[in-house]
Amino acid sequence: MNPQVLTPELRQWLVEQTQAGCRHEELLASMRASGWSDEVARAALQGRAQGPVPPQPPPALRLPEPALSGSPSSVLAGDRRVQVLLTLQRPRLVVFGGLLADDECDLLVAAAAPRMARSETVVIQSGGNEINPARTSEGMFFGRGEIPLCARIEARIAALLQWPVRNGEGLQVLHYRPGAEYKPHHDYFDPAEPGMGAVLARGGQRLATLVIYLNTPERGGATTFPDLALEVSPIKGNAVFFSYDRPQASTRTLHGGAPVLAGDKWVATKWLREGEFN
Ligand code: PD2
Ligand code: ZN
Repeated sequence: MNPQVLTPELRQWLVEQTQAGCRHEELLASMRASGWSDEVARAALQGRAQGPVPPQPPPALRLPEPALSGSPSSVLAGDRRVQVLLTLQRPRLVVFGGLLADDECDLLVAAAAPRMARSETVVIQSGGNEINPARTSEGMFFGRGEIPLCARIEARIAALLQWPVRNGEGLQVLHYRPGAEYKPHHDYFDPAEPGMGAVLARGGQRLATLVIYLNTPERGGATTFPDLALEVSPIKGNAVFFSYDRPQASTRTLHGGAPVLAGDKWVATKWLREGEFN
């Protein structure tokens, strides 16, 4: 191989070494040792060298996505018309108004309330669950279609996000008392962590999240997106949707539940998977 030609592979190697913290002087030394002239090596490192465009990250997967072309103020989601209150392209994030009727919110809370237990998070080493001080809410999961109300909401979400019901987890209901919060986190599973194999085997990666507000706390309890300096107010019946095309922080989908300052907060979270979740 002609060492003076900057192939896509070499360019990628340079990018990776630089991202890994390798200093330019060290890279120059190893390039010189491989036969590069000092001038061409410096040009390559400074991005001045001619060469093919480096390979791009893997193409984005198909993702859950509402039908918002033409910027409608509302969308028909199966049996209900839902308002579009806010949209962001990158990351993809949409705030919906009136996804659930007030009585649907109340009925879901009433059905979930007897089964609430301190929320757990996935232990990345083992794939099991544990109680975590970063998450001081109580929660429960419905099975998919467990009660007719769940089935109706799931069908509505599937129509809204153009994603099959079978690729969704059951609804999770969370209850935050005053002071409770959910510290910022990502909802995708990190495939590099041990213990994720079993989690991913059941439906593949999470691709998107829909947090539905089941009541309006008096103060606090916003869903926060620290990378975007964005806070979504928890308003009964409304929902925030966001998607992530890869399990990486570069998606800027870090999000949390801010502490509830007065009153209680109830939400239902729906996660959409790549494949069938059973
Ligand atoms: O309750 C919320 O606002 C919230 C924030 C972050 C819920 C979740 N994440 C979740 O259920 O993953
Ligand atoms: Zn979350």
